[in-house]
Amino acid sequence: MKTRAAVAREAGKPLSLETIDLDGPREGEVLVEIKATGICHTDEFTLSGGDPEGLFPSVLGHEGAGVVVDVGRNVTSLKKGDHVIPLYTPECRQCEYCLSRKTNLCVAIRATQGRGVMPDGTSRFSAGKDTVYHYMGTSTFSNFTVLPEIALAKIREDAPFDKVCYIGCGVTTGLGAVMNTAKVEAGSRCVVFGLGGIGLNVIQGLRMVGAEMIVGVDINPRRKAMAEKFGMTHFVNPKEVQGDLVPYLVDLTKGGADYSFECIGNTQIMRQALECAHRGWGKSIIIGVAGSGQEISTRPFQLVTGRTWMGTAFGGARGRTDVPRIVDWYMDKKIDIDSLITHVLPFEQINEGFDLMRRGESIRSVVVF
Ligand code: NAD
Ligand code: AHE
Ligand code: ZN
Repeated sequence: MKTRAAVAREAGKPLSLETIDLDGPREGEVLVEIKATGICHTDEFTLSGGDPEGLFPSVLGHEGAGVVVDVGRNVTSLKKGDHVIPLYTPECRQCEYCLSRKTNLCVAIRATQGRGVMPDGTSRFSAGKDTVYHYMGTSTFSNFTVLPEIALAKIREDAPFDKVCYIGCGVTTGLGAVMNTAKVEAGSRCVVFGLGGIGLNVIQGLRMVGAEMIVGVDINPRRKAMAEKFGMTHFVNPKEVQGDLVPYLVDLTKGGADYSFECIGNTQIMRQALECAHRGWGKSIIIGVAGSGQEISTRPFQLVTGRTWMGTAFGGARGRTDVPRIVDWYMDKKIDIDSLITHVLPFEQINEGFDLMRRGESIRSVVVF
């Protein structure tokens, strides 16, 4: 079949809007019509050329929602018409990682996912004679896409696609970093670096678990009002701080943050986030992703004196289990997604969505097909 898709043909160049070929689902696979997709900073990271796993040409996008239109042989948990959210972190419930109960990092299809192909080693996308690669196992910047059954969360049918697509990455990552990874306790003092599509969901999660102090750090002053709406108690613009940021934050939090979160993808700030954590018990959680060749560093003394450096992928969420619950939270008005979707764009304007992010004008842009 044919599908409209935004193809990443070359690093650093706008996506190319094309009609390309898509093969139907094979054994264990599902064909999904994507109704809406968010644009996450990770899509921009890969498009920029910084991702060591980045492949071109490929169909990016990993924050979607849609409807099952066909299933391959031996698909048992989904049927035509089901509403679904694609999962870049699948949940097979059978691999060593899933069974460990210690991580959400299912490895059933991770190797082929990183090579831009389906579990049988081939791509369903092509343009003429040329292979077009999948991305993160999801490729939601295509009107139709094929995914393994284990990489789809079935969701309720009354949930609006153009809102709950954001649960496919940003919402779940932010809430999950707080609840699953850091396990923040009520009364905690927290610092969140980067108040974009992820950081604001970290703040939303911190308010839900009853954090007492929520400090937001961002160089973009336009983030302040939205962050306050979501529960931020103190805003810090590093450009306005005299001297070093770390002692300033330690002082503000009366000894250091119980929990800090890096939601930018900047290795210098990852260090600041660790070092502003409280001596003896502070935990710092890395959410941002950083490109090839970039490394984090600190004095070992920072860890010797009781700070913990952690990371999280998809907020530690097990997608097929947790995503339908988060959709319920949205439908029950326990979480706010609408305010964070600042722009809704037709597919034809997907590149404008990237520009809005680069200019710091959007929180989340959602593209509708
Ligand atoms: P975003 O562009 O929406 O937000 C980034 C924010 O950081 C912006 O508000 C920007 O003003 C701020 N910022 C930039 N430089 C700064 C600096 N020097 N000091 C303070 N603030 C600064 O991006 P996003 O979609 O929220 O993604 C954030 C990061 O999280 C990215 O690296 C993304 O790739 C990553 N991410 C990771 C996961 C995961 O599972 N670990 C999931 C989603 C996104
Ligand atoms: N290919 C990148 C990986 C970047 C990365 O860490 N991605 C996150 C999701 S970001 C979503 O917006 C993730 O899930 N990581 C776990 C994994 O298995 O990739 C690189 O840097 O190599
Ligand atoms: Zn993402």
